[in-house]
Amino acid sequence: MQRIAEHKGCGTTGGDGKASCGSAAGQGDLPAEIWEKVKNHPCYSEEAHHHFARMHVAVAPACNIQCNYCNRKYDCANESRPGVVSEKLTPEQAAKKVIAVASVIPQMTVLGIAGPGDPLANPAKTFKTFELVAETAPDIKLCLSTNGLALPDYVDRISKYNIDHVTITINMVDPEIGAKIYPWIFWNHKRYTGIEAARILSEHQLRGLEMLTARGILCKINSVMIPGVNDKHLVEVNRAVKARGAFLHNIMPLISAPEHGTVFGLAGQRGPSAQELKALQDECQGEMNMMRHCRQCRADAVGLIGEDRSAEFTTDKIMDMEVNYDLTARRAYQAAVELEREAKLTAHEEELSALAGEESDLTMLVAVATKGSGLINEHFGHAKEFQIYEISVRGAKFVGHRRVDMYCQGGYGEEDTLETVIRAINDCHAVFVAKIGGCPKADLAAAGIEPVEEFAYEFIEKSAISWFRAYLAKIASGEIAHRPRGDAEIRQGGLIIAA
Ligand code: CLF
Ligand code: SF4
Repeated sequence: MQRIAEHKGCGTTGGDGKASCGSAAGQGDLPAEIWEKVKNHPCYSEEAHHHFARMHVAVAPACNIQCNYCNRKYDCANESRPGVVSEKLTPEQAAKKVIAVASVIPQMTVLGIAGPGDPLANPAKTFKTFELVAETAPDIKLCLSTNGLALPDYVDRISKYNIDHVTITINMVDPEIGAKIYPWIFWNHKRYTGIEAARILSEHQLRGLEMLTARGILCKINSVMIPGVNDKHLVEVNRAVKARGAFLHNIMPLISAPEHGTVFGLAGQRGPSAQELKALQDECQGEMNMMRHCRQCRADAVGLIGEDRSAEFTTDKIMDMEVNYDLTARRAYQAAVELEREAKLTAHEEELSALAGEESDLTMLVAVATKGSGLINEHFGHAKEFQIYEISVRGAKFVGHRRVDMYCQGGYGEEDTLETVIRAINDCHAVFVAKIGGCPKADLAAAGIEPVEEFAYEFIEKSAISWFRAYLAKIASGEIAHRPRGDAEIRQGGLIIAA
């Protein structure tokens, strides 16, 4: 194992009951043409992220602005978590990598270009890559993430290449706040600083957003929540982007520590706690879809959101790989997912109907160990993250995730690690797992978090509601008293990856 520096990122997750793409929005919630665009996109649909994968290719090294949460030694913090320096690719290498990944991972449905700098500060490489992929793998959706400075100049090309999904990172609409986040921008052969730089950036971002939505391109807005700098202001940003037709808002926590070497990290600027982040996301949740499942992934990430298989697809390995781009197999996988989705939805609705007539104001969080497919299918000790669901008499909905170090290292548990896991899910009343050992079970229970194994390998939402019904029954019978939980920590430390 290797410990590497880790810092900030781009996305978040969201979700509430309604047409929330960040939540479990289904076909019934969205117009058919929008559903077609989002149903297999793991970032634009929370529900899809349990089944479908994305990949990024790192073809865009240069950037045209400086963010105080970015260290250029790593990747773009707006759409990537800079755990390690990405392997830079030429457009031709990138296109080959896309086909190689699609051959091995049939659930990979989206190619994103997200850095390591800004894709539109590297337009030739970015658009050449999209062009090559569109020729060889026409069923893969194309996705772009940008800081927005150069966006108005490239809207026509984005539209021409059928790039249906564009993310713009917008952290402010007030240049005075912007000046605290961006020390400079480089535009029109000139460097601008301070409030003027932030004003130009904000104008371009909002104009670019209007131009894209006017063309029917789905736009997601990423915002980094920086406590004391733009946290309260992000409500205004939410209103501004909603008014301009943004489809989804992804408010992500600033991840900042001195070892990241960023301006914010060195200045001791903290990131938000789990409760602070959720409160802001909830405040912005209205007609606007909120994304809460973002994992702030790297500019060369490959796999389901939350997993990273990029090490399997280095340039050396790709060149030796036998590529078999099998469209039939890919379609068969997607058809199987549709069936699984239906089964999951039916199970959720059936369980929910058993709650009908139940009256309770209780809203609680539970953590889930999952490897994907919407199932409780991971052992506690092997979980590298826990998904967080909010449950109430209205049902179970995904509201976030918490990354942790694996508790079980080489067959035995690490006590220090268990403490960090407990801090990461401290706001939860229960943790649902496929299996758990005796020691962590006792420690979790002592911390007030109930370990739940009885729903192993079952659907998450259905199981959470079933557990909630039993919980309400125990309160009604006087067997237990409900106690609120405290806050939880969003991890700021080093990312551990397999060497
Ligand atoms: Fe990549 Fe971004 Fe497209 Fe997704 S990521 S370019 S929209 S395909 Fe997704 Fe990753 Fe979060 Fe980005 S989880 S960092 S939101
Ligand atoms: Fe870094 Fe540029 Fe991305 Fe900002 S937009 S996080 S400066 S690469």
